[in-house]
Order: sequence, then structure tokens, then C-alpha cells
Amino acid sequence: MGILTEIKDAVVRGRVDIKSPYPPEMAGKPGVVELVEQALEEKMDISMVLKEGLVSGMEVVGDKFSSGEYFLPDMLMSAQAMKAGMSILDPHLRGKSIQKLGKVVIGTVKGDMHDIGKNLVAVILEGGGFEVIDLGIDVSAEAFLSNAEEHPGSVIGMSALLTTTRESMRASVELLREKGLSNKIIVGGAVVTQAFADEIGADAFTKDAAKAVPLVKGLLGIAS
Ligand code: B1M
Repeated sequence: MGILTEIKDAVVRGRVDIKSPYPPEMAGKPGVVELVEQALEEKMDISMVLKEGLVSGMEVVGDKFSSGEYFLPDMLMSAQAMKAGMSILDPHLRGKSIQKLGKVVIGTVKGDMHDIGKNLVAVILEGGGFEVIDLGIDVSAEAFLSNAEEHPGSVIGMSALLTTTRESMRASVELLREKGLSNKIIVGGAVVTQAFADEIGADAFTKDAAKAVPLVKGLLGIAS
């Protein structure tokens, strides 16, 4: 098995590290932490480790949850494994950019606790040279509004993973528009599409975290 497949498998099985007691049948075997470290030592491409290892593992977890094979605790264990892997990649994704290109205020919308994709977008934007203010999860429309007011000229980023919380995203965009704020808005997350982004009046959408940097540059009129 190649290292990327091993990382993917460890995410699917929720194996965080070699010391973890979970899953019991993998006792003593490396987890995401050791495997990602090994991939970095082998100078593997970071975006491949991210996409073909970690993110691809989470896709399998989603499918297993949809089909009833996995339950909430399984998803949680996999999320922990994914986060452990992300924390190792984090400094490599952030890069060493010193000069800030602009400010992005980002959060997962009200009612939604999913933060892995949002965190990824935040880290990649920081790596791309932006100052990122992360409001966390379950962010109300009012909180997006007050932050947009506090940081004029910032781009507002919203993430939603649930069909139900797409409506919170709509409400947040509507509130900013109603109050006449000129901040540009970028949206994303598994349930968001370009059509939905257009429908609610967002300025940009991407399903690929890596595309957030050129998109935000475009919104701020910065040449790529
Ligand atoms: Co949940 N969950 N979950 N979950 N979960 C999904 C989203 C689901 C699709 C699973 C499924 O049924 N197949 C489903 C939603 C169905 C729907 O509404 N259409 C679901 C459900 C139902 C639920 C609960 C309701 C389950 C329950 O309680 N019965 C519950 C809801 C809790 C809540 O939020 N109120 C719940 C809970 C959880 C956990 C807590 C266990 C855990 C989250 C842990 C955490 O985030 N800290 C979890 C997980 C892990 C998932 C899956 C398996 C993985 C999500 C993930 O992290 N993906 C997910 C299935 C799936 O998506 N395949 C699922 C990896 C991540 C990198 O991708 O976030 O899409 P993603 O981000 C991408 C892009 O979308 C984009 O960039 C990223 C990478 O390129 N992107 C942006 C994201 N945000 C962006 C913002 C941008 C731009 C791009 O600009 C600002």
C-alpha cells in the first residue's frame, strides 16, 4: 500500500496516532500523525498528501455515513484523525508570507459545527498572504455583520456543510446586503454550489480550498 493510501485508510478508520487505543484491531500500528510525518520526510507533495490522503479519506467517511455503515462516533473519530493530520501540514500550508495582502473574516454559519474545510481554507488563505480572522463555527448573521463593520474592506468567507444551514448562509448574506455593507463575500462548503451562491448574491464560490487565494485576490482587485 502506498503512503497516500495508508493515510486515507487511517482517516477512514479514525486512527489518530500509534498510541491511540482506537480502533482496537490497529493497536501498535501507525496513525495519521506518523504517516503524514513520514510523507513529509519522503518530500511528498503537500497538496497530494492533503487531497489524495486526508480529504479523500473524509469523502469515504461521508459515503459510509450516508449508506448507514458509519455512525456519528465513527465520523467523529475520523474527524479527529483528519485534524491531527492537518495540524502537521498546517505550518507547511501557511508558508512564510510576511506582507499582508488584505483581510478575510471567515466562519462556519449558524447551526453548523463542521470546521475542517473552513479551517483548511483559512490556513491556505494565510499561506497566500492574507490576514485571517477566524470566527469559528456556529457564527450568526449578526456576528458576520458586526465583523464586516469592524473590518471595512475585508472579504467575508462563509462555510456551510448541511442542507439546513445553507439557509443560515442565505440569511447572513442577506443581512450584510440589507445593511448596505460593501464587503465582498465568498462562500463554500459541501452543500454550496455556484447556482446557490448566485441565488443568494455571494460574490464568489469555490469547492476547492486552493482556489480561495486567486478568488479573494480577484475580489480585492489584486493581480495574481
Ligand atoms: Co457531518 N455531515 N454531520 N459531521 N460530516 C456531512 C456534511 C454529511 C454530508 C454526511 C453524509 O450524510 N454523507 C451530512 C450532511 C447532509 C446534508 O445536510 N446534505 C452530515 C450530517 C447529516 C451531520 C449531522 C447532522 C449528523 C447527526 O448529528 N445526525 C451532524 C451535524 C452537526 C452540526 O453541524 N450541527 C454532523 C456532525 C459531524 C461531526 C461533528 C461528527 C463531524 C464534523 C467534525 C468537524 O468538522 N470538526 C462530521 C463530518 C466529519 C462530516 C463529513 C464526513 C466530512 C466533512 C469534512 O470535514 N470534509 C461529511 C461528509 C462529506 O462532506 N463528504 C459530513 C472534509 C473537508 C475538507 O471538506 O468541509 O467540504 P469540506 O471543505 C471543502 C470544500 O467544501 C471547500 O474547501 C474544502 C476543501 O477543498 N470549502 C470552502 C469548505 N468551506 C469553504 C469555504 C470557502 C471556500 C471553500 O469560502 C469561505
